[in-house]
Amino acid sequence: MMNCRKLSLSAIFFAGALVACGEDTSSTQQPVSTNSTTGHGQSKADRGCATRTPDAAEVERVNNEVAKGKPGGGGGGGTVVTGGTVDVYAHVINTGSTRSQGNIPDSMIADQIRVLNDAYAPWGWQFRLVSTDRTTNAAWYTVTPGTSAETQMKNALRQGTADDLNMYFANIGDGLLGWATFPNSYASKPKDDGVVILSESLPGGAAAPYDLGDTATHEVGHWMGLYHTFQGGCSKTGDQVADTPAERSATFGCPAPGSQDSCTGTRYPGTDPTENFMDYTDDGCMFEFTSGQDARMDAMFSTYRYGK
Ligand SMILES: [Ca+2]
Ligand SMILES: [Ca+2]
Ligand SMILES: [Ca+2]
Ligand SMILES: [Zn+2]
Repeated sequence: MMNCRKLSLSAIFFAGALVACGEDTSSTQQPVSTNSTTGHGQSKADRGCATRTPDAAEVERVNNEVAKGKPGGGGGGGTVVTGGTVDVYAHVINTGSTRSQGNIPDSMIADQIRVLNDAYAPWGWQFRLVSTDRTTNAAWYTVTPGTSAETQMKNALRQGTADDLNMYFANIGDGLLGWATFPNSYASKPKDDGVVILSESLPGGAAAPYDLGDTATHEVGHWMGLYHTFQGGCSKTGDQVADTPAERSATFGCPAPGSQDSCTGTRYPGTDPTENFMDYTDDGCMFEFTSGQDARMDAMFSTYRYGK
């Protein structure tokens, strides 16, 4: 199930184009000519992350596997890691050699890695760029989740194993900023593993207010095993992390930290974690993971990625 939302995407040349984003990716999508012809100049109305929302059965299965220590995981047999350096394979998709054709420079990718490292360093994780390849392909350039373009792109370009991060940078369609796969999906779909990121969301890109590189921070959070802070709304388990207060729904924009409380009463202490990287706020307004999230990342990485 896609966690999809309709986004109003305004672009310089096609102001106000409304692009529908739905589970059915086969028929009704309009060509995303806004993105593919401009690249620059688009501004995003709302953060759009198309990482799928796991259903209750998957959440429970994952919790059980992590608790029991699947082979290589915590609790049972294998190594438990609390941090490490992840090799990163960067894949730039463009429609030509110029920046306006999506051929973002190496400096933006280096800056992106730096933003990731700043966010994850307090929790023991670092990212090291080991290679960057560049591919000119108009269909992949406007890739959306669940499409043949995605499958072809990833089958052609993915490198490494379960504990290596593949990042695809493109002018992705549907007004989305990015999407990611979860650690527990690797075993059945290894080639699908990785994160797809809107190129202009990288530091210095044109997708303000999502232009500081925290789209990648957020999507890599999913890749490390985190759910949205608002998953499950005002439910006790929500994102499966105890120290992120429950949140009724995604928060956009830039509320002052502590200023919003959507799940109230004694069952739901704490204000909404709108400053958390796994909410939907502007890049400049999300700035932390919690120790509970770190524990989940460590456990998920140990169970499903480390040495796999
Ligand atoms: Ca850690
Ligand atoms: Ca929580
Ligand atoms: Ca609360
Ligand atoms: Zn997300």
